[in-house]
Amino acid sequence: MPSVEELIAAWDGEEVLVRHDRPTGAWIFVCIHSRRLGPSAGGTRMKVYGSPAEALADGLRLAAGMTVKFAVAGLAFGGGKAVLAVPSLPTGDERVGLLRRYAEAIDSLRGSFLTGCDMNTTPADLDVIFETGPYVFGRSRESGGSGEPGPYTARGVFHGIRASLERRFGSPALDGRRVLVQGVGSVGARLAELLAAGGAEVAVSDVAEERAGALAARLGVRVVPAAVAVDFRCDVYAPCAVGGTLSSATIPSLRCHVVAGSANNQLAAPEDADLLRERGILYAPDFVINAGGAIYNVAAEALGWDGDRIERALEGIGATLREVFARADADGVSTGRAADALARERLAAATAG
Ligand code: PPY
Repeated sequence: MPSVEELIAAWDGEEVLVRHDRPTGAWIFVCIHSRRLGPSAGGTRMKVYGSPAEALADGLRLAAGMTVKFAVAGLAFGGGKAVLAVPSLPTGDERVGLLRRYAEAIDSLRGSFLTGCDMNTTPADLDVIFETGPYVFGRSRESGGSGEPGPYTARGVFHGIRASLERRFGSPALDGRRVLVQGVGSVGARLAELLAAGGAEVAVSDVAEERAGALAARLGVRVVPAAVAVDFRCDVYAPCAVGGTLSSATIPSLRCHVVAGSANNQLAAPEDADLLRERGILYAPDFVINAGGAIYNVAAEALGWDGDRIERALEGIGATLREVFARADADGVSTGRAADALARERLAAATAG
């Protein structure tokens, strides 16, 4: 793992705010990748990492992902992400204290970074941050926010899976299509539910086996052990947990026709999109298909869109994917590279204009 200073020096983003929170021992990294299209925005991830450098590396990559996510979704925000690297997940007063001190750090950025939920953070946490300053999307509905983004991310992925099936098989129908949802947290669990209701043959997998088992029992679907999820024969492999699960080590083992899920940073490296293409596997680029949550929180709170308009934007994720797939074909490149090119064009147009 490169050092903190090597990571920042190699990064193509704008700014990193670093704080060490002495009372909890947490490291706070606010990563602002780009403000070219507007103020930077992105969720706050709370997680136990092996080292501060590992946490920073995660934040830097996630922030860059937000830049392309907003650019492709056509929203006037830049990419950012914050990571709270904690020695263990705090609860009670310890958690509130950390969140308050983190809120002061956000406040010092005076609106050039806006945050929301990410792994291990909830609307209740955002309510605490909101007591210090207004730079939050997705606080609880009880306190006037738009609430958790997970269900909307899941809906966007659902539309994206249908668009991917249509591209691969000529029909978006879910009937009888076998889909493995890998990771059944707030997004994966809802996605599994939508797919099962839509007629797909769903299987679920999670490193937390009880969680997968409980969901499977509730939906009447099968469980696949986490250790063999990658090798599971299916039509759609939907990664919905941590990133980096698709790599030169795992891609040769895949036995699916489509990769389409909600996780951020699914590919360990950009070249992995080429490996998927060589294997004839259609990859729905993560930052295109998983934009539903960000679209929802931002549209509901900053843009004042109503439910219908938000729903149309979620369906629009399918249309955007169709555009990416067509472009990949026309240019003879992977879908990952086609989506990157689309984002780059939008960013360049904003700079020129
Ligand atoms: C993500 O899509 O990964 C997010 O971080 C979602 C988000 C972004 C900005 C505000 C709220 C949620």
